[in-house]
Amino acid sequence: MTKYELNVKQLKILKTELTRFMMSYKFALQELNTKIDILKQEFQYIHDYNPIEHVSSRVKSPESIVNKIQRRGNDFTLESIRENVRDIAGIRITCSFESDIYTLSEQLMQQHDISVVETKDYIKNPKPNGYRSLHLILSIPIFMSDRVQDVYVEVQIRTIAMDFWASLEHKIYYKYNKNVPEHLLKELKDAAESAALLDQKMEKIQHEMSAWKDRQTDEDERYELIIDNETFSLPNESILVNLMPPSSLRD
Ligand code: 0O2
Repeated sequence: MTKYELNVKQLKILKTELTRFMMSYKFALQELNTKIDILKQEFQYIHDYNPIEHVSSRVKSPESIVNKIQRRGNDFTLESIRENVRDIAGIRITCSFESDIYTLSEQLMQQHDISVVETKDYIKNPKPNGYRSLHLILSIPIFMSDRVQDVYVEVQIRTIAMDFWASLEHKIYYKYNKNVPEHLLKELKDAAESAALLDQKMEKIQHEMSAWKDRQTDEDERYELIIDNETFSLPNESILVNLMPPSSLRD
């Protein structure tokens, strides 16, 4: 292998590029986290319930990036890494119910500055081992001082039950060096199916509860608006009717 010596100036340029490279993923995560937080708050106010249980994000370590590039035999350039390793920025969103996963993913995917690069629906088509989750590769523009950089972000969206299974399966798989006996792989798959059934059951309870709550809405509550724990009284109906969106008056 040819040995290269970088001079001080070259090293400085390289360090700036590497910093920009890694920062672009951090900025992409910040942007997407803000978008998710806005959707979460809006959902809370409008539907009076929060579909997002937990959000975590990470930038892949340089060591894992290098391993992935080597494993796949891709070129070892920043351009090639940017194009081929699409999970350098990763966000995992845990939702309450399966339907929330699709509502949230649709709301994200329809935003104008987001491009959907790839969708893998392991909920409708679980992996052979039982793994369930919705994976999206999104591309989001980051406006820097001298350029606009489109950055890939991998978004994994799953329910608490899917997340519980995936976390423990990952632990078991790696703890035993990916060497799990056949009968235990079968049991893991059974456990994934039990988790899926639990998701269905919880979603059914939620639907029934929500329908029941709609029927029970207190007369007083109907004329209140609650924002940031502050309660505002609404004016009487003759005034309110002017604020109605015209389309909703047609029903
Ligand atoms: P980490 O540390 O979680 O990032 P690719 O990532 O594109 O090379 P693949 O398999 O095409 O590989 O991507 P896919 O199917 O979208 O899965 C990528 C990520 O999903 C994995 O990341 C895991 O986080 C998760 N995942 C996929 N399959 C399983 C599974 O069977 N069990 C569990 N527990 N998690 C899974 P990484 O790269 O493995 O690591």
